[in-house]
Amino acid sequence: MKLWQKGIVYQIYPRSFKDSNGDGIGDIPGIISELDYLKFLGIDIIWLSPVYLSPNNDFGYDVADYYQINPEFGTMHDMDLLIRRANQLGIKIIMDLVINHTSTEHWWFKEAKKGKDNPYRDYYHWRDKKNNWSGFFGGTTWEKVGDQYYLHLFDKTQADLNLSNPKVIQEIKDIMTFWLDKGIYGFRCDVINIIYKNSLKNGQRRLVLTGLEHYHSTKRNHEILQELRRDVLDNYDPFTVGETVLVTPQQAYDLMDPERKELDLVIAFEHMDVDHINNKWFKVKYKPQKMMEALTKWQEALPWNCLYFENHDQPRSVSRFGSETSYREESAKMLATILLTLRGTPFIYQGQEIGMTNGHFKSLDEIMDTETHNINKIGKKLLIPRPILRKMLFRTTRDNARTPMQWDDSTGFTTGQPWLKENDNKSYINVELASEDPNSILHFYKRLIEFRKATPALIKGDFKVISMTKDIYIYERSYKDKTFRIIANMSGKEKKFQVYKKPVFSNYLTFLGYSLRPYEALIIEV
Ligand code: ISL
Ligand code: CA
Repeated sequence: MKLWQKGIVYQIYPRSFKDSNGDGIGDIPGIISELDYLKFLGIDIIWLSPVYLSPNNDFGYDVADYYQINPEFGTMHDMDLLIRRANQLGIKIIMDLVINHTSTEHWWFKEAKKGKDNPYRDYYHWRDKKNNWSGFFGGTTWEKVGDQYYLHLFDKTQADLNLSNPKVIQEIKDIMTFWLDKGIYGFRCDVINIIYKNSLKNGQRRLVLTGLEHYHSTKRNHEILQELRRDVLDNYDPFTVGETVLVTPQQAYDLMDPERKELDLVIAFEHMDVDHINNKWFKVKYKPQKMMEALTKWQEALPWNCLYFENHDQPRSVSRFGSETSYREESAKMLATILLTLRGTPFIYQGQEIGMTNGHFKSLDEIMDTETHNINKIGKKLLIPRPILRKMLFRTTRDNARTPMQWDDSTGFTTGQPWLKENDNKSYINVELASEDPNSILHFYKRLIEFRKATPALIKGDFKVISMTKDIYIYERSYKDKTFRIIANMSGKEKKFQVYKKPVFSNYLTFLGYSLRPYEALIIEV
């Protein structure tokens, strides 16, 4: 088995992780200073969100130079040190690879916009007229420079690269080689199934993402990934995980099929859509059964899943699928139990291991995320009443995940002014307190990670669903003669339920046997 199959991934959003110099922005020396903490937690791989030079219109996902570290985060020397220190502790690092677009501040784009004859013009997509496509952050996907428009599926400062230009493919190979030679373990590839555009014709009208059929899961997209694997990745023993947009299990499988040799693992979103937070507009009451069905569907469809409940784009899982108040600890531990007992590679997002909650923003001025402000503009145009719009934005904004990591109740994240408002609940939700309390969410994660690593059935075992009722999710993992049954009450209500055997793992200190308390989760050896 490969490390990425046995191991646990921990995602760091560097801006919000730990500030070392008091400027209010998390940085690489900050990460280095907490490597021992990550080792203590028991993780194996860090996924580092972008640290490259960037004007921060999309906080790093708009890359201005793939070979430079954003000075806010430190220097290339700091980055080398991080890789070395992490490797010394047996922790590998994967970096974000954003190749669908660059920042419009990238020098390629600065050249390209000089005119049609510029050798870099063809690095991007240009048209005389807009087409009818709509983008991921809402609105049109075309922006005018001179007498032509360039394509941007995301923010207008994120210009889509033209991957039908072999020079661009070569640039990507060089970038990957540069970082792999520095000793990183691989890449998390941003929006990897939409990088190749078949045509720039008008698309079929859709409620969202008109034009998608021209660039979603194209044949050439697969060929490009195969080429990157053959020409670059195969020279190393790396790990690649691709973030996708709107994939079916079959489309996800096509990207990770060992025969086709593209990616190792795929990040899919179906289980993040069960409360419709991802489409931003409509609130749908969260029903645990929908989550169970989505998880089960993907467990059954793919040989190996990317397991996650959080990342830097998603509101916090306790706030969405658990309880922020009376049962925060229990629900966070219940979600941890599922995360660490399904089949696949678990991804923990910074702060999840202490049960951090959504941001509780009170004004749009407190929000830095460009997506939120774009949607706000569209919402205003659509004449959505302000209070409704604001409520929706506060609930769904990606900044919910990006509030600074709560190290302690005071200056743990920064001694200065944090770039994004800290959550007031850092007074009682923080790493320091959690470390001192053996029953904290943090210690629960640590113990469960140890248990998973020591239990082959939880890593290699088959997955079998036993039942999915309104509130209770039951499944089994078996390997050879060992079988573990996971029973999770995913609701905040106590449920009558007979359990005949004492659990080997549980998120409550006592065991009842005749009922499952709110968010109670048990692992039983059968
Ligand atoms: O974040 C989303 C929903 O709120 C998604 O639509 C998201 O935009 C999509 O999954 C792509 O995300 C990735 O690429 C974006 C970047 O803004 C995200 O942070 C990144 O995870 C563009 O690079
Ligand atoms: Ca800093």
